[in-house]
Amino acid sequence: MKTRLWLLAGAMVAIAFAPGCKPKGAQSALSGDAASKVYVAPGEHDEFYNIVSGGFNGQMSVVGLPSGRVLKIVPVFSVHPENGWGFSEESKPMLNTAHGFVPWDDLHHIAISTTNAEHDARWAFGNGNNTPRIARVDLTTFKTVEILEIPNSAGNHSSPFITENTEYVVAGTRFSVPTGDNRDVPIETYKENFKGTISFISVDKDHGTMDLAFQLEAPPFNFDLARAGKKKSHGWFFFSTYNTEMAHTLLEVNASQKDKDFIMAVNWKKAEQYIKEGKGKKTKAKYAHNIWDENTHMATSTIKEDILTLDPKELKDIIYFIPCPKSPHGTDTDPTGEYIIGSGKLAAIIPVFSFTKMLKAIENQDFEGTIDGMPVLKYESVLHGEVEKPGLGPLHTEFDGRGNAYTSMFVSSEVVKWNIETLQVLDRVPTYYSVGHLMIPGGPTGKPHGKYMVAYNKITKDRYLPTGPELAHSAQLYDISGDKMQLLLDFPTIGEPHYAEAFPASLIKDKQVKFYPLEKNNHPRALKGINNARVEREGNKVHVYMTTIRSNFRPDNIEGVRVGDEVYFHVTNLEQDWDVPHGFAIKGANTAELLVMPGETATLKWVPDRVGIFPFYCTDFCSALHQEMQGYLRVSPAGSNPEIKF
Ligand code: K7E
Ligand code: RUQ
Ligand code: CUA
Repeated sequence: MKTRLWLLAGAMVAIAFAPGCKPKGAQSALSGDAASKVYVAPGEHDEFYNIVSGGFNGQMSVVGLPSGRVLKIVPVFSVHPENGWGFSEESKPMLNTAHGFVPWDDLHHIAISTTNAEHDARWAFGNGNNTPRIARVDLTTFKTVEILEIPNSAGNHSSPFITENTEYVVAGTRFSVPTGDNRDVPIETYKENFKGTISFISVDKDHGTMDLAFQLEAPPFNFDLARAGKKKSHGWFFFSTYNTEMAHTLLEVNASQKDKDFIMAVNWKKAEQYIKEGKGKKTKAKYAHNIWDENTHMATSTIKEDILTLDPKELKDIIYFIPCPKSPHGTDTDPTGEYIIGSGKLAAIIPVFSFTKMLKAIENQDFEGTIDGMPVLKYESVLHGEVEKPGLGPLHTEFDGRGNAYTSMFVSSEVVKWNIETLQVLDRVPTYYSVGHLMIPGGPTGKPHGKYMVAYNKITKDRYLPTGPELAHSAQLYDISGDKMQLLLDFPTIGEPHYAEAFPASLIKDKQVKFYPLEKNNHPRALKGINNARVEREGNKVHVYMTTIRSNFRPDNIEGVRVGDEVYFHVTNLEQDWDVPHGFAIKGANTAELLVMPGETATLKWVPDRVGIFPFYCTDFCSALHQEMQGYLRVSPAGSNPEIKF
């Protein structure tokens, strides 16, 4: 297989480098103008924002399409020394959990907010896979403004997926664990003691604030991915599952021994109704809810523990299982909401289910059995049809809004385009190499912009100049506007992209916050001008109220600090202009710098452990006198009584 791909790669390179003669065949025509299709001239803007998960780097990156240029890294679940995320006192609470500060996570999936199943691009949600969390990024500031921990969960992979008006984002458990605040039980007691849960997190219409609305108990399957229904299937959610054998070790008992696992269909409107009728049980497990306050420029973290739980075993009309061949990974719903696509990683076909048929099968009680009392529908009665010989290792499917689906094939390293109605394979293109997710702008919504498709590949090998054993992951951009898909561009990515979404730049580019008005800065230690810059001692705490403006710090000479004091540098950036941050770093401090946006206040805490003179300086080149933006702090011995001077 590899050999064939290598040959293909060679052929493409040859075409791309062919001298500028008039192209004859379709292949050379498109390869010939590939460069102009992705060329965004200096000073011009890209057509789409592409929000890309960073996988094990825990962050999101913002990429322009079609150029593939990285515009920003948004720190989410991992500390980011570049702008003090997780190092400033204001941002530390964002990474708090019920078990303390957790400065890293594994971010797999992006969900962009929608209204009427179309992107409104107000917020980008992302999941923390390891310490179960969901984050919300405000797309006017590209800042993480909320992180909600998910209780009764471990391995928050099936998350966050979003309903058509952003009523809810959901979080399904990859790993089941004992519910409540976890317990010491034998692993062998998996079936009795371990539980899966599906969390429904409501999103406030106006402010975006998340709240754990309710949890559904679920069997201890591994929930992998999910998609909400939309339009006609609005009110339903579809989750892929594996390990429905409920094995706790996948070594001897192969999790894939079963011929079919399931897509779990959840009638969330029904569940919501039961909650309204008071059928939820009150349960407890601790979780953190962290919110960034735009007025004070500070985060607060609250530990909560109340949960409303619904048991679908008792309320039998919430959950239905649709058999799906061999370890489905992705499950996706098409733009009309009629078709549900399952991607069995080890299956030789792609099953396409019909929502209409599913409702009929439920009505006719066309069941082949039950799991814990919850009905298993008959495969044939829900099936629209199977895509035959699609390729090997189907993972994820996106849509172009013209009736076509595009499925990534991990094992055969290709993207396959097929027609949803006729199930005919229409086209296939190789990816370099081993594609995971793929993405079409608006692809998961009711309104895809079927112009480009991006493949996010798991293996890079020889695609770029080599950089030792560790290589950047690789994305590839294809033109899908014609009948045949055409590779236009390779570009390296930040971290490991899993899912990504993209939307037209016009949705948000004029809404960007350029700076924060100083008069609205309600940080308790903010300064509104240079006059109050000062140093104050409160017991063993020393508060430095510092200002920055091109290009100096006030105060810039500080004395009276002792070894063991807690020194807080509260730095207010007085600039009121776009793109004039100042940085603050001090020698000796075992922390990162601050990067303070115009109109904002940020705080660096340092406990000096030795006497001496410690210079500080601005880290961001801000004016011709940037290099002069500096100062000194003197640290005197513990137990001495130096006078505060500034
Ligand atoms: Cu397929 Cu975590 Cu969405 Cu990666 S998962 S590829
Ligand atoms: S200084 S421009 Cu270190 Cu030349 Cu940066
Ligand atoms: Cu301020 Cu450089």
